Amino acid sequence: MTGDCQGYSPPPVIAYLDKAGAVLDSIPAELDDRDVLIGLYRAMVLTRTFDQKAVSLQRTGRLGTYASSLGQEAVSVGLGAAMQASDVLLPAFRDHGAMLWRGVTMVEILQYWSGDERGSDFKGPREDFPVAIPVASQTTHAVGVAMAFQLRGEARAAVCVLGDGATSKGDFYEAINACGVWKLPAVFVINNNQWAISEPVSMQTAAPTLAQKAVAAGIDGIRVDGNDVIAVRHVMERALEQARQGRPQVIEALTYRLGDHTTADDARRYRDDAEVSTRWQEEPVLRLRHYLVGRQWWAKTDEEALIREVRAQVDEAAEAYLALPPQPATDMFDYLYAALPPSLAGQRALLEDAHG
Ligand SMILES: Cc1ncc(C[n+]2csc(CCOP(=O)(O)OP(=O)(O)O)c2C)c(N)n1
Repeated sequence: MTGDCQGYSPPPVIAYLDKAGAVLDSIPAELDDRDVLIGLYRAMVLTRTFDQKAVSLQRTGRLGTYASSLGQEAVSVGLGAAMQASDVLLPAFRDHGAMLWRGVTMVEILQYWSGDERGSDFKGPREDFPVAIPVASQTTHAVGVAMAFQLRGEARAAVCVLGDGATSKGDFYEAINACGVWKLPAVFVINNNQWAISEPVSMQTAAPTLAQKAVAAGIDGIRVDGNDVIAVRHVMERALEQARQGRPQVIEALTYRLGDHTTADDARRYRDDAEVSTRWQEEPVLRLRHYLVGRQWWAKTDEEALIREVRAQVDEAAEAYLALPPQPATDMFDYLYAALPPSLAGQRALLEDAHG
Protein backbone atom coordinates (compact mmCIF):
# COMPACT_ATOMS: atom_id res chain seq x y z
CA MET A 1 0.00 0.00 0.00
CA THR A 2 1.12 3.54 -0.64
CA GLY A 3 -0.17 6.90 0.47
CA ASP A 4 0.58 9.58 2.95
CA CYS A 5 -1.66 10.87 5.71
CA GLN A 6 -0.53 14.35 6.64
CA GLY A 7 2.74 13.53 8.28
CA TYR A 8 1.57 10.37 9.99
CA SER A 9 4.29 7.69 10.01
CA PRO A 10 2.95 4.16 10.01
CA PRO A 11 4.44 1.85 12.63
CA PRO A 12 7.33 -0.31 11.41
CA VAL A 13 6.72 -3.98 10.62
CA ILE A 14 8.16 -6.08 13.44
CA ALA A 15 10.03 -9.18 12.23
CA TYR A 16 12.83 -11.41 13.53
CA LEU A 17 13.31 -13.72 10.56
CA ASP A 18 13.68 -12.70 6.93
CA LYS A 19 11.96 -14.52 4.08
CA ALA A 20 14.67 -17.18 4.02
CA GLY A 21 14.60 -17.77 7.77
CA ALA A 22 17.78 -15.81 8.52
CA VAL A 23 17.86 -13.65 11.65
CA LEU A 24 17.02 -9.99 11.06
CA ASP A 25 16.96 -8.85 14.64
CA SER A 26 17.95 -10.60 17.87
CA ILE A 27 15.19 -12.99 18.81
CA PRO A 28 13.77 -12.45 22.35
CA ALA A 29 15.61 -14.94 24.59
CA GLU A 30 12.47 -16.63 25.92
CA LEU A 31 11.42 -17.47 22.36
CA ASP A 32 14.84 -18.49 21.04
CA ASP A 33 14.38 -21.84 22.68
CA ARG A 34 14.42 -25.20 20.91
CA ASP A 35 11.30 -26.57 22.58
CA VAL A 36 9.28 -23.37 22.17
CA LEU A 37 10.10 -23.02 18.49
CA ILE A 38 9.61 -26.68 17.70
CA GLY A 39 6.23 -26.47 19.44
CA LEU A 40 5.24 -23.60 17.15
CA TYR A 41 6.60 -25.42 14.11
CA ARG A 42 4.69 -28.61 14.90
CA ALA A 43 1.46 -26.63 15.35
CA MET A 44 1.88 -24.94 11.98
CA VAL A 45 2.56 -28.26 10.23
CA LEU A 46 -0.48 -29.81 11.93
CA THR A 47 -2.63 -26.87 10.85
CA ARG A 48 -1.47 -27.15 7.24
CA THR A 49 -1.94 -30.92 7.15
CA PHE A 50 -5.43 -30.57 8.62
CA ASP A 51 -6.19 -27.90 6.05
CA GLN A 52 -5.19 -30.17 3.15
CA LYS A 53 -7.40 -32.93 4.52
CA ALA A 54 -10.38 -30.59 4.94
CA VAL A 55 -10.05 -29.40 1.33
CA SER A 56 -9.91 -32.98 0.04
CA LEU A 57 -12.93 -33.95 2.16
CA GLN A 58 -14.83 -31.06 0.58
CA ARG A 59 -13.67 -32.00 -2.93
CA THR A 60 -14.99 -35.52 -2.42
CA GLY A 61 -18.37 -34.32 -1.13
CA ARG A 62 -17.81 -35.16 2.52
CA LEU A 63 -17.53 -31.60 3.90
CA GLY A 64 -19.36 -28.34 3.21
CA THR A 65 -17.65 -25.18 1.96
CA TYR A 66 -14.32 -24.75 3.71
CA ALA A 67 -12.07 -21.69 4.22
CA SER A 68 -8.42 -22.66 3.89
CA SER A 69 -5.73 -21.12 6.10
CA LEU A 70 -2.90 -22.04 3.72
CA GLY A 71 -0.09 -19.53 4.14
CA GLN A 72 -1.61 -17.95 7.25
CA GLU A 73 -0.53 -20.55 9.79
CA ALA A 74 1.92 -18.25 11.58
CA VAL A 75 -0.67 -15.61 12.42
CA SER A 76 -3.09 -18.16 13.76
CA VAL A 77 -0.62 -20.32 15.69
CA GLY A 78 1.36 -17.32 16.93
CA LEU A 79 -1.63 -15.54 18.42
CA GLY A 80 -3.07 -18.74 19.87
CA ALA A 81 0.24 -19.61 21.51
CA ALA A 82 0.53 -16.18 23.12
CA MET A 83 -2.90 -16.33 24.75
CA GLN A 84 -3.53 -17.53 28.28
CA ALA A 85 -6.10 -20.31 28.67
CA SER A 86 -8.36 -17.83 30.51
CA ASP A 87 -8.43 -15.35 27.60
CA VAL A 88 -11.29 -15.72 25.13
CA LEU A 89 -10.83 -16.20 21.38
CA LEU A 90 -13.36 -14.74 18.92
CA PRO A 91 -12.22 -16.24 15.62
CA ALA A 92 -13.04 -15.51 12.01
CA PHE A 93 -13.32 -18.44 9.59
CA ARG A 94 -9.61 -19.03 8.91
CA ASP A 95 -8.26 -19.34 12.44
CA HIS A 96 -7.92 -23.09 12.69
CA GLY A 97 -4.34 -22.83 13.96
CA ALA A 98 -5.39 -20.81 17.02
CA MET A 99 -8.45 -22.95 17.64
CA LEU A 100 -6.44 -26.18 17.53
CA TRP A 101 -3.78 -24.69 19.80
CA ARG A 102 -6.46 -23.79 22.34
CA GLY A 103 -7.92 -27.27 22.36
CA VAL A 104 -10.76 -27.22 19.86
CA THR A 105 -10.58 -30.66 18.23
CA MET A 106 -10.15 -31.39 14.54
CA VAL A 107 -13.39 -33.38 14.68
CA GLU A 108 -15.25 -30.32 16.03
CA ILE A 109 -13.82 -28.10 13.27
CA LEU A 110 -14.85 -30.62 10.61
CA GLN A 111 -18.30 -30.85 12.17
CA TYR A 112 -18.61 -27.08 12.00
CA TRP A 113 -17.79 -27.01 8.28
CA SER A 114 -20.30 -29.78 7.64
CA GLY A 115 -23.09 -27.71 9.20
CA ASP A 116 -23.23 -29.72 12.40
CA GLU A 117 -24.17 -27.47 15.34
CA ARG A 118 -22.32 -29.74 17.75
CA GLY A 119 -19.03 -28.62 16.20
CA SER A 120 -19.32 -25.22 17.90
CA ASP A 121 -20.00 -26.71 21.33
CA PHE A 122 -16.29 -27.01 22.13
CA LYS A 123 -15.46 -29.52 24.82
CA GLY A 124 -12.12 -27.78 25.39
CA PRO A 125 -12.18 -23.96 25.53
CA ARG A 126 -15.79 -23.66 26.67
CA GLU A 127 -15.87 -19.88 26.61
CA ASP A 128 -14.25 -19.38 23.20
CA PHE A 129 -16.64 -18.15 20.53
CA PRO A 130 -17.75 -20.14 17.52
CA VAL A 131 -16.46 -19.21 14.07
CA ALA A 132 -17.95 -15.91 12.86
CA ILE A 133 -19.06 -16.13 9.24
CA PRO A 134 -20.81 -12.71 9.08
CA VAL A 135 -17.79 -10.52 8.36
CA ALA A 136 -16.75 -8.37 11.38
CA SER A 137 -19.66 -9.47 13.59
CA GLN A 138 -17.13 -10.89 16.05
CA THR A 139 -15.63 -7.43 16.63
CA THR A 140 -18.65 -6.15 18.52
CA HIS A 141 -19.01 -9.45 20.36
CA ALA A 142 -15.42 -8.93 21.55
CA VAL A 143 -16.44 -5.60 23.08
CA GLY A 144 -19.09 -7.38 25.15
CA VAL A 145 -16.67 -10.06 26.28
CA ALA A 146 -14.00 -7.50 27.21
CA MET A 147 -16.57 -5.41 29.06
CA ALA A 148 -17.63 -8.44 31.09
CA PHE A 149 -14.00 -9.03 32.09
CA GLN A 150 -13.64 -5.39 33.10
CA LEU A 151 -16.87 -5.35 35.14
CA ARG A 152 -15.88 -8.52 36.98
CA GLY A 153 -12.35 -7.24 37.59
CA GLU A 154 -10.82 -10.24 35.83
CA ALA A 155 -7.33 -10.02 34.29
CA ARG A 156 -8.40 -11.62 31.04
CA ALA A 157 -8.48 -10.41 27.45
CA ALA A 158 -10.76 -10.89 24.47
CA VAL A 159 -8.86 -11.72 21.28
CA CYS A 160 -10.74 -10.93 18.10
CA VAL A 161 -9.38 -12.02 14.72
CA LEU A 162 -10.60 -10.42 11.51
CA GLY A 163 -9.55 -10.04 7.89
CA ASP A 164 -8.44 -6.93 6.01
CA GLY A 165 -11.87 -6.74 4.38
CA ALA A 166 -13.54 -6.77 7.78
CA THR A 167 -11.74 -3.54 8.72
CA SER A 168 -13.99 -1.73 6.23
CA LYS A 169 -17.10 -2.64 8.18
CA GLY A 170 -18.73 -0.22 10.59
CA ASP A 171 -18.72 -2.92 13.25
CA PHE A 172 -14.91 -2.79 13.40
CA TYR A 173 -14.75 0.98 13.82
CA GLU A 174 -17.48 0.90 16.45
CA ALA A 175 -15.76 -1.91 18.32
CA ILE A 176 -12.32 -0.32 18.50
CA ASN A 177 -13.85 3.05 19.33
CA ALA A 178 -15.79 1.58 22.26
CA CYS A 179 -12.69 -0.27 23.46
CA GLY A 180 -10.65 2.93 23.35
CA VAL A 181 -13.21 4.99 25.27
CA TRP A 182 -13.90 2.33 27.88
CA LYS A 183 -10.31 1.04 28.10
CA LEU A 184 -11.41 -2.51 27.54
CA PRO A 185 -9.11 -5.53 27.60
CA ALA A 186 -9.30 -6.50 23.93
CA VAL A 187 -6.80 -7.26 21.18
CA PHE A 188 -7.93 -7.07 17.55
CA VAL A 189 -5.69 -9.04 15.21
CA ILE A 190 -6.16 -8.06 11.58
CA ASN A 191 -5.12 -10.97 9.44
CA ASN A 192 -4.10 -8.91 6.42
CA ASN A 193 -3.86 -11.64 3.78
CA GLN A 194 -4.06 -8.99 1.03
CA TRP A 195 -7.39 -10.15 -0.41
CA ALA A 196 -11.05 -10.02 0.62
CA ILE A 197 -12.29 -12.63 -1.85
CA SER A 198 -11.44 -10.87 -5.15
CA GLU A 199 -10.92 -7.41 -3.63
CA PRO A 200 -7.23 -6.50 -3.12
CA VAL A 201 -6.25 -4.33 -0.16
CA SER A 202 -5.43 -1.50 -2.56
CA MET A 203 -9.16 -1.36 -3.43
CA GLN A 204 -10.22 -1.85 0.18
CA THR A 205 -8.75 1.26 1.76
CA ALA A 206 -6.82 4.41 0.85
CA ALA A 207 -5.01 4.29 4.19
CA PRO A 208 -1.34 3.25 3.90
CA THR A 209 -1.75 0.70 6.69
CA LEU A 210 -4.59 -1.00 8.52
CA ALA A 211 -2.86 -0.63 11.88
CA GLN A 212 -3.29 3.13 11.70
CA LYS A 213 -7.04 2.74 11.91
CA ALA A 214 -6.36 2.33 15.64
CA VAL A 215 -5.25 5.97 15.82
CA ALA A 216 -8.82 7.22 15.39
CA ALA A 217 -9.89 5.03 18.31
CA GLY A 218 -7.13 6.45 20.49
CA ILE A 219 -5.51 3.06 20.90
CA ASP A 220 -2.22 1.42 19.92
CA GLY A 221 -1.75 0.11 16.38
CA ILE A 222 1.08 -2.32 15.69
CA ARG A 223 2.34 -4.02 12.51
CA VAL A 224 3.96 -7.40 12.43
CA ASP A 225 5.26 -9.76 9.77
CA GLY A 226 2.50 -12.34 9.83
CA ASN A 227 4.72 -14.97 8.18
CA ASP A 228 7.17 -14.84 11.08
CA VAL A 229 5.60 -16.85 13.87
CA ILE A 230 8.24 -15.69 16.36
CA ALA A 231 7.32 -12.07 15.72
CA VAL A 232 3.58 -12.76 15.88
CA ARG A 233 3.86 -14.60 19.15
CA HIS A 234 6.11 -11.93 20.69
CA VAL A 235 4.01 -8.97 19.57
CA MET A 236 0.85 -10.73 20.67
CA GLU A 237 2.22 -11.48 24.13
CA ARG A 238 3.13 -7.83 24.65
CA ALA A 239 -0.26 -6.73 23.31
CA LEU A 240 -2.10 -9.06 25.69
CA GLU A 241 -0.17 -7.72 28.67
CA GLN A 242 -1.20 -4.19 27.67
CA ALA A 243 -4.80 -5.18 27.02
CA ARG A 244 -5.19 -6.92 30.37
CA GLN A 245 -4.21 -3.59 31.95
CA GLY A 246 -6.94 -1.76 30.07
CA ARG A 247 -4.98 -0.72 26.97
CA PRO A 248 -6.76 -2.25 23.98
CA GLN A 249 -4.61 -3.00 20.94
CA VAL A 250 -4.90 -3.39 17.20
CA ILE A 251 -2.34 -5.59 15.45
CA GLU A 252 -2.02 -5.75 11.68
CA ALA A 253 -0.36 -9.02 10.72
CA LEU A 254 0.93 -8.97 7.13
CA THR A 255 0.52 -12.28 5.40
CA TYR A 256 -0.87 -13.78 2.21
CA ARG A 257 -3.71 -16.15 1.38
CA LEU A 258 -2.00 -18.78 -0.76
CA GLY A 259 -5.18 -20.75 -1.47
CA ASP A 260 -8.60 -19.89 -2.81
CA HIS A 261 -10.90 -17.78 -0.64
CA THR A 262 -12.95 -20.89 0.09
CA THR A 263 -13.56 -24.16 -1.73
CA ALA A 264 -16.36 -22.28 -3.55
CA ASP A 265 -13.84 -19.87 -5.12
CA ASP A 266 -11.27 -20.03 -7.93
CA ALA A 267 -8.68 -17.35 -7.21
CA ARG A 268 -7.06 -17.81 -10.65
CA ARG A 269 -9.96 -15.81 -12.06
CA TYR A 270 -8.80 -12.61 -10.37
CA ARG A 271 -5.21 -13.15 -9.27
CA ASP A 272 -1.90 -13.50 -11.14
CA ASP A 273 -0.11 -16.83 -10.86
CA ALA A 274 3.16 -14.90 -10.72
CA GLU A 275 2.04 -13.05 -7.58
CA VAL A 276 1.12 -16.30 -5.86
CA SER A 277 4.44 -17.95 -6.85
CA THR A 278 6.34 -15.00 -5.39
CA ARG A 279 4.40 -15.24 -2.16
CA TRP A 280 5.17 -18.95 -1.85
CA GLN A 281 8.81 -17.88 -1.37
CA GLU A 282 7.81 -16.12 1.86
CA GLU A 283 5.55 -18.69 3.44
CA PRO A 284 5.75 -19.17 7.20
CA VAL A 285 6.27 -22.91 7.65
CA LEU A 286 9.35 -23.14 5.45
CA ARG A 287 10.70 -19.94 6.96
CA LEU A 288 10.77 -21.32 10.50
CA ARG A 289 12.04 -24.71 9.28
CA HIS A 290 15.03 -22.97 7.64
CA TYR A 291 15.80 -21.26 10.93
CA LEU A 292 15.47 -24.48 12.93
CA VAL A 293 17.67 -26.40 10.48
CA GLY A 294 20.24 -23.58 10.60
CA ARG A 295 20.35 -23.89 14.40
CA GLN A 296 20.74 -27.65 14.03
CA TRP A 297 17.54 -28.06 16.03
CA TRP A 298 15.75 -29.86 13.21
CA ALA A 299 16.82 -32.54 10.72
CA LYS A 300 15.34 -34.44 7.80
CA THR A 301 14.50 -37.38 10.03
CA ASP A 302 12.61 -35.08 12.46
CA GLU A 303 10.63 -33.71 9.55
CA GLU A 304 9.77 -37.15 8.22
CA ALA A 305 8.67 -38.35 11.67
CA LEU A 306 6.53 -35.23 12.18
CA ILE A 307 4.80 -35.63 8.81
CA ARG A 308 3.98 -39.26 9.59
CA GLU A 309 2.69 -38.30 13.04
CA VAL A 310 0.45 -35.41 11.96
CA ARG A 311 -0.93 -37.32 8.98
CA ALA A 312 -1.93 -40.17 11.29
CA GLN A 313 -3.56 -37.68 13.70
CA VAL A 314 -5.45 -35.94 10.91
CA ASP A 315 -6.55 -39.20 9.27
CA GLU A 316 -7.80 -40.48 12.61
CA ALA A 317 -9.80 -37.29 13.18
CA ALA A 318 -11.28 -37.47 9.67
CA GLU A 319 -12.34 -41.08 10.22
CA ALA A 320 -13.92 -40.16 13.57
CA TYR A 321 -15.75 -37.27 11.92
CA LEU A 322 -17.04 -39.47 9.08
CA ALA A 323 -18.25 -42.08 11.56
CA LEU A 324 -20.38 -39.61 13.55
CA PRO A 325 -24.12 -40.20 13.51
CA PRO A 326 -26.03 -37.36 11.80
CA GLN A 327 -27.06 -34.53 14.11
CA PRO A 328 -30.68 -34.63 15.30
CA ALA A 329 -32.91 -32.22 13.34
CA THR A 330 -33.81 -30.55 16.66
CA ASP A 331 -30.21 -29.27 16.97
CA MET A 332 -31.19 -26.19 15.00
CA PHE A 333 -33.22 -25.15 18.07
CA ASP A 334 -31.05 -26.59 20.81
CA TYR A 335 -27.88 -24.58 20.15
CA LEU A 336 -29.53 -21.20 19.73
CA TYR A 337 -31.09 -20.22 23.07
CA ALA A 338 -30.42 -21.03 26.72
CA ALA A 339 -34.21 -21.31 27.15
CA LEU A 340 -36.36 -21.61 24.02
CA PRO A 341 -39.10 -18.98 23.58
CA PRO A 342 -42.53 -20.70 23.70
CA SER A 343 -43.22 -20.20 19.96
CA LEU A 344 -40.01 -22.00 19.03
CA ALA A 345 -40.57 -24.65 21.70
CA GLY A 346 -43.81 -25.50 19.89
CA GLN A 347 -41.99 -25.80 16.55
CA ARG A 348 -39.34 -27.95 18.16
CA ALA A 349 -41.98 -30.31 19.51
CA LEU A 350 -43.54 -30.63 16.04
CA LEU A 351 -40.14 -31.43 14.54
CA GLU A 352 -39.40 -33.99 17.21
CA ASP A 353 -42.72 -35.70 16.52
CA ALA A 354 -41.93 -35.80 12.81
CA HIS A 355 -38.28 -36.89 12.99
CA GLY A 356 -37.76 -38.29 16.47
C1 LIG B 1 -21.69 -9.36 6.64
C2 LIG B 1 -21.13 -10.18 5.51
N1 LIG B 1 -21.05 -9.67 4.28
C3 LIG B 1 -20.53 -10.39 3.25
C4 LIG B 1 -20.10 -11.67 3.48
C5 LIG B 1 -19.51 -12.48 2.33
N2 LIG B 1 -18.07 -12.63 2.54
C6 LIG B 1 -17.54 -13.75 3.08
S1 LIG B 1 -15.90 -13.63 3.30
C7 LIG B 1 -15.85 -12.08 2.63
C8 LIG B 1 -14.55 -11.33 2.49
C9 LIG B 1 -13.79 -11.32 3.77
O1 LIG B 1 -12.53 -10.75 3.56
P1 LIG B 1 -11.57 -10.52 4.77
O2 LIG B 1 -12.27 -9.85 5.89
O3 LIG B 1 -10.36 -9.83 4.22
O4 LIG B 1 -11.21 -12.00 5.26
P2 LIG B 1 -10.44 -13.14 4.48
O5 LIG B 1 -11.48 -13.90 3.72
O6 LIG B 1 -9.46 -12.49 3.59
O7 LIG B 1 -9.82 -13.98 5.53
C10 LIG B 1 -17.12 -11.66 2.28
C11 LIG B 1 -17.43 -10.35 1.68
C12 LIG B 1 -20.20 -12.18 4.79
N3 LIG B 1 -19.76 -13.42 5.10
N4 LIG B 1 -20.69 -11.43 5.79
